[in-house]
Amino acid sequence: MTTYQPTAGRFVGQSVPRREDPRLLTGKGRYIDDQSAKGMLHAHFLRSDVARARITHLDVSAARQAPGVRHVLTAKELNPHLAGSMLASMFADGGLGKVSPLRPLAEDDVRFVGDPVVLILADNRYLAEDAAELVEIDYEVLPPVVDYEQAEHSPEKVHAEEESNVVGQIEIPVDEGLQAIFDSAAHVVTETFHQHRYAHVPMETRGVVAGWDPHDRQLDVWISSQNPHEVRRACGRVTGVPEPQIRVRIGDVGGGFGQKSFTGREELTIVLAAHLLGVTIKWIEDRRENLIAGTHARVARVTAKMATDAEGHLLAAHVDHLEDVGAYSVGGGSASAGVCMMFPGPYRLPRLAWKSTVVWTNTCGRSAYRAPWMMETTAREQMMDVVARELGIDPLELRRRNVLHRSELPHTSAMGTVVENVSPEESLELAAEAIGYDAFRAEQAKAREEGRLLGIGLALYIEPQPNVAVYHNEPARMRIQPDGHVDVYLASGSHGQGLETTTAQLAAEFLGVHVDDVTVHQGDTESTPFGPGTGGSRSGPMIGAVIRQAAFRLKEKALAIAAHLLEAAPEDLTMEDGVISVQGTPARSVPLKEVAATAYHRAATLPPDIEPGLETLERYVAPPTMYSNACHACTVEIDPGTATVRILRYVVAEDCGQMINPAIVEGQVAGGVVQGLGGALFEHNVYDDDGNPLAATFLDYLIPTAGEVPIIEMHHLETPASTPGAFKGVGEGGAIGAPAAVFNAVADALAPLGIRVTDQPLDPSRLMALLAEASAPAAAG
Ligand code: MCN
Repeated sequence: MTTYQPTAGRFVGQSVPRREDPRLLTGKGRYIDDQSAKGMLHAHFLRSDVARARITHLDVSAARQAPGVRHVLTAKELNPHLAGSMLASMFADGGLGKVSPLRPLAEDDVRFVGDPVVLILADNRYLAEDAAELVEIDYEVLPPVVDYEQAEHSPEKVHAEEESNVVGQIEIPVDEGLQAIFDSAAHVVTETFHQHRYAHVPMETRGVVAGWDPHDRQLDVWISSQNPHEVRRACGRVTGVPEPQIRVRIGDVGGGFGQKSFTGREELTIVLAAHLLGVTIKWIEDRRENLIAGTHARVARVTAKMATDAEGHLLAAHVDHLEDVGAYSVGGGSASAGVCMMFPGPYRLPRLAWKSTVVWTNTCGRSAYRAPWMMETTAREQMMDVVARELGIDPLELRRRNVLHRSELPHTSAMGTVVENVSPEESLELAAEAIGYDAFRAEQAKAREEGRLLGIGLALYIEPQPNVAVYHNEPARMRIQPDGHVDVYLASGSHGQGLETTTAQLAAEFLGVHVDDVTVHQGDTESTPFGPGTGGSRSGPMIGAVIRQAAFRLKEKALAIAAHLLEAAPEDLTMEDGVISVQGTPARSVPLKEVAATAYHRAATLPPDIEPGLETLERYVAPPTMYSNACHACTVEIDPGTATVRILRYVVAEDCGQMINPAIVEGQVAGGVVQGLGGALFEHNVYDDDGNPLAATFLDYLIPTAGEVPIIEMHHLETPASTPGAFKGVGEGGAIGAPAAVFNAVADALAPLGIRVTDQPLDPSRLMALLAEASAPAAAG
């Protein structure tokens, strides 16, 4: 059931079928591995198989003689040619302060299992991998820093050149006033939650084809990325080649989930090697590499302390956050500020203090992952349930007492952020009603009498967009061609979320042409305007706004030309399906193509105040952060014999403002929820104590399949944003709410047994151990 009623738009608000799907579903998509060039070499990285060590001996001479091998590069040959920072522009240019010291290939030491040591270039990948066997490499193995909770005070250092394993620490300390609140509060509840390590798992792994032509001095890069212009900047820095001599293209991208929002170390190493050698190189990451070295996500611990009055109204909180960014954080920084700033979420929380510590470990580095700061929701929403249990108040009721009401908006949070145009209370009530909260409680009580373990969980959140400074502007070029068709050029790189379709809908709606008459171009730095890519659920609001701006600009001009041709006033004209006519007199009309032909081919006949052509380049600059919001509700049953979790029902009540394409919105929510559930229940990038990754294949790294995924019931609210078009983002939301919702449902199911759940994943081994622990005293007795 869906409560959404399409809004008036002819194309916006309609579930227009995704135009990219016929191509993708019939295997006609063009991914990185589909790209090739004459004489192209194939790359293989020989990676460290120890977590921390000094390289004592490295001999690649035999590998260089191997059949089909063209080049073997070590740090000695390649790294001196690095012209500038490998970090993402927003960090390389300043930004977050201290960052991970990133280098192309490992120099004297290796810092995690998977650290690239040697780059082998051969006629094909098989020959390159065969040659890797001939590389002689000896290590003096050192004790690795694997446990991030011990990293801060460990005598062992991940980066020998750094003072410690602490990347950074920021704090808003508890002041006297806050301490007084904690001292006098009716209840103070403290709990610690661990968020485990998991991975992005894009269907298409990372990959690049990079070529440098020394004669026309052109660097040509095809890459699987969310952000072509960011890639071009990074390639320029790394090689020293001026950006106008660099062309970056992306084709179809088989998912990114944040892993492809920044340019990866391996991709830049390939670009550097191609430039150095004057060759074209292809590198396609294999699944094992992606799981052990393709960047990880999420690893964090939060200890939350919450003070409430006697009725459970929140008074204050303190958050102690610790985050592991592995050996090299590709995104440059961490999510620490986001986690703490966002902690108040959709609630009235008058005071907040926090401390966040970010550490390096000898594990795969971190990168952004679908809502990188989501630990704020995970910790807060899990904490709301802990507080509710402690106070003997139902979790729904506790949320009702604290959730922001529409009448309180705009609301300035304890962190000074202004929250408005959101519907947390409505989404909470909608989700509670849709899942039949009260009826489930009754059913649960009965089931408990029969010894069955049923639970219900809620998770409520708000999601900021745009969430970093560079994301605050968005360009688009729009051209009405002389034949009346419309070309739109985007800076972004769609990586699965359907921008080809939604952008065409937006242009058609705001211009007054048919959606089939709009062609969307993206992913080529040579033809598209400079700008940030997709990330932070920004394209809905940002592309929505800039396309509207561009369409209105061109429409105004087209109407002015048509007014001249029809001898009418522009304000009396309308445009629909590419025909401009006088309102009320449809016979007096002129097709857009006639207007366009006049604008280009008969420019001399235009009135003097109208410039020739029908083309515009617009740049939209966003106001301060806006928010979308949602509530997830989940019911589960746990089998006490196998300790498996069965999701009975899953409900999402979301609000992303005006939906451009409801079917795409629902696809986005569903995808995010599946990732969130997978993370909470199955996925885990486990390391052993020596820093060996134990989940290097899909046999060990379990992602959910159709069999484990419940039907996701969706409900929509549409609170307009104050921005042009009123669109808010939705791409990450599912992944934000799902882990806490299912966690709370599992904790609720186990609560009558006295079981306290604090950590994920909620896999059978963890739950079996908790069940065994709970029954141990009874068994003993
Ligand atoms: N949309 C809409 N109506 C709205 C808001 C958005 O119809 N009110 C549409 C947009 O036009 C777009 C899609 O929904 O087609 C997602 O838009 P948005 O929420 O703005 O997010 P972005 O386009 O900026 O995409 C990034 C976001 C993030 S951060 C990750 S990570 C992510 C994601 O979305 N990775 C994805 N969705 C993904 N979907 C797929 N298939 N694969 C990924 O790797």
